[in-house]
Amino acid sequence: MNFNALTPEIIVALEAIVGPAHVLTAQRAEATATADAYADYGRDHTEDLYFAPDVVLRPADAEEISQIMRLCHAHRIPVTPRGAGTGLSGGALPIEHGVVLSTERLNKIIQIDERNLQATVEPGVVNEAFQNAVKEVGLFYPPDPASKGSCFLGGNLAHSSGGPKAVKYGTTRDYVLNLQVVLPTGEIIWTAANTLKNSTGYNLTQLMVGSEGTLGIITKVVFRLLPYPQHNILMLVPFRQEAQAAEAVSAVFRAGIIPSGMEFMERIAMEWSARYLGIALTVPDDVRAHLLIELDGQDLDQLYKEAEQVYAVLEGYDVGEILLADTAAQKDELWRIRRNIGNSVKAAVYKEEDTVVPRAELPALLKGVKEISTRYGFQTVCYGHAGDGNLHVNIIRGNLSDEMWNVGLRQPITEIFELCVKLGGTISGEHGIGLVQKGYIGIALAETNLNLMRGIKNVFDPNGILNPGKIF
Ligand code: 2HG
Ligand code: ZN
Repeated sequence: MNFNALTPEIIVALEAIVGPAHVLTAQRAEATATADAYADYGRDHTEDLYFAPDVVLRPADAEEISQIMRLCHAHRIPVTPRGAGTGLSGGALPIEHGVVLSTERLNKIIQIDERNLQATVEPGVVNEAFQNAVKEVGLFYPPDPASKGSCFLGGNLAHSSGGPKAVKYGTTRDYVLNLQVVLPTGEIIWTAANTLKNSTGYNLTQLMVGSEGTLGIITKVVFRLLPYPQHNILMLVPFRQEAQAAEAVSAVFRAGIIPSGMEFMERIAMEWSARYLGIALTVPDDVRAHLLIELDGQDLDQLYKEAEQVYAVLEGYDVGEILLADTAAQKDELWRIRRNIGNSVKAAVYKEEDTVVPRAELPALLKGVKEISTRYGFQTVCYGHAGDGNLHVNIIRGNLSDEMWNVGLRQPITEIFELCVKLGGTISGEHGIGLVQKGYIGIALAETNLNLMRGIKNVFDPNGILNPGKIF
């Protein structure tokens, strides 16, 4: 796809739309924001990938975004939408340079509708800020990515982000009723209605969610909400055999328990995170992995009954002393350790695979990952949402050669993804494909599927300007 360069005339026209204060160029970054802030719009967290945008725009609303898209569509200028930039697959990297369109100024919670248990929000609102706002009126928005304290709802929609609560409550896509979207050609549409049910034409809402900013820019979302669960119990279960931790996951569900969190952490993952946080953590020498199991609901007595059922299931396994965290401080610390594994791994140079399989196949996946990593000689740090079969496999750079790191890992990563598909899974559960996993999508999707996706992309974005070069 050939794109046109931004001319001074186009920059002037863009300035007329958003105002000079919200146009950042490399030359002017110092004037309106530090050079680093400008540069950060082109940097990725997963690896040290950096693509310089020609200009960063910070529009105020859908109307300004519509005018920007009309202009860029007409002049074939590439546009990369960006939320908070916390993504893990390079989905917001401006690989064709051009415009980075930041949604940071679309940051209002427009309405919390307590009668209908719905909320209308802009994409630049931080996930946790929204969770806290609805909690104040006794309502619950469950999707809770590890980055919830910094990620934007718009990015969560782009990837249908998950997080620990997805095992009981589902992912972002399960809470979207309606979307206001600016199409690549500049039209503004609503995809559906503010109803729980909708059988009116194709589901454009679900098509937009997970499209990683390639089909349109989401400028408003109507979420459904739930009543806030008043109580929760948290158990940390130490396993002397890693495989048994993975096997116990589906046994808990078979016993009829649906936990609100079922997280797997191999030993090294917990140790790295505790060290990153400066928490003194002693894991008994014979412990190889942990399950962090959360139960939530409105009736605390019922939760303790369910906890007893979990204990009964675990009797069949080689587990150490189970920690039942019953103070808020203990629960917070355990979740801090779990939620910072990703950050602790980032301290090393790593490649991250967001593998996902049917939950009962997790033992086979874990075994396969360890066999492949041993055979190719690299270290992994494995952890993740065991309850939904979503294992984060982090390959650590360590002292791998440049050749192995840059080229040689392609084969073992391919084998890991092929194993996922063989086990009935796929190559991304929640982080998306973006740029980093693009080369592997053919492992999970047939050419026919990819051609259908290309056809849809062409209908929405005939000039191919929106987030070019991502997914496929
Ligand atoms: C998690 O479950 C995130 O912790 C990954 O999905 C976080 O790699 C990260 O930064
Ligand atoms: Zn995750």
